[in-house]
Amino acid sequence: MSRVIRVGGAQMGPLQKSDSRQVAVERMIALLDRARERDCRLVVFPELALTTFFPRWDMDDPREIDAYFETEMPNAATRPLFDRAKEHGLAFSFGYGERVEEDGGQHRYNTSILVDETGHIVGKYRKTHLPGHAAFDPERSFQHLEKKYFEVGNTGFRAWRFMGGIVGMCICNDRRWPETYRVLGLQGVEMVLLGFNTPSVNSQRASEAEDLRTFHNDLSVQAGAYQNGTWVVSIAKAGVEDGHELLGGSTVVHPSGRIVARAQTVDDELIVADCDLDACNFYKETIFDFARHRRIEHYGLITQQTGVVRPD
Ligand code: CDV
Repeated sequence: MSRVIRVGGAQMGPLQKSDSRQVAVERMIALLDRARERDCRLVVFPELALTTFFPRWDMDDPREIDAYFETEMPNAATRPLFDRAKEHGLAFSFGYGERVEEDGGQHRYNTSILVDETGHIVGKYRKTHLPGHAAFDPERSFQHLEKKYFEVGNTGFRAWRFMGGIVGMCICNDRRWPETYRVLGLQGVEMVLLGFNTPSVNSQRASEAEDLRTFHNDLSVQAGAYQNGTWVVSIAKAGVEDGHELLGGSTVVHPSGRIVARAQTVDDELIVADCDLDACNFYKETIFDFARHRRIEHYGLITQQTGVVRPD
């Protein structure tokens, strides 16, 4: 039986601070409609798809901060998205700021969900590798306060049986870390879905060229795909948000590591690829047959030690 999934990568253009959830959701629905016209079965939206990339702003007023978070999903604002996807028979994933009451306390996470074609949330992932800093940094040309607004996710990297394959999620900065893909790879992942918001400028190194930042983006997702024999669908929120530019360059990456679809704009744009999950098999059964070739007796430092310890 064929295991080809036609995937729509739904890159989003910028969302301004003043844009409501309704603005975001209307644009997401338009992308769903385009995906339906192109016969996609799964649509992948970016990280924090419902709001501007708010960690660039230093906020202290809890009400101002909480305005960027969802306390239930779906909610009144996102219900039309779930309804339209169900009408079209489309599965989808997207990211949002999640505020939950758990274990007797309030928690805030940078979250993505996986929704099946009947509108049921079948998977949830909370971002592990939070980049940036926890307090205002005057040395930076702009802020990246993910460590202030989010806790480190408590889900770990999970993969789910989904649409006849094995699908996992990660979020933005997670894509730069080989550990992310390997933990998913060890669960047999065949497609990794991820969204990102990556500034076109390095706030700590103005001289860093945008094309180098794009190269690092591609390098990370292509290596993760190849080294684990998995598809990677990597989708941006792009363009200029209140004067701050985000990279485009959403891609779909084949298990060979080759990019098979790439966005050309920094606006709302659907990229489409037929992803044959069986294309993973060759890599998983040969060069990256983990059971035959991994040498875990030599990997202890990876989980025993966080930072670098140099030899004496
Ligand atoms: N949203 C992100 O996680 N952004 C990060 C930072 C470092 C730019 C990224 O890895 O793209």
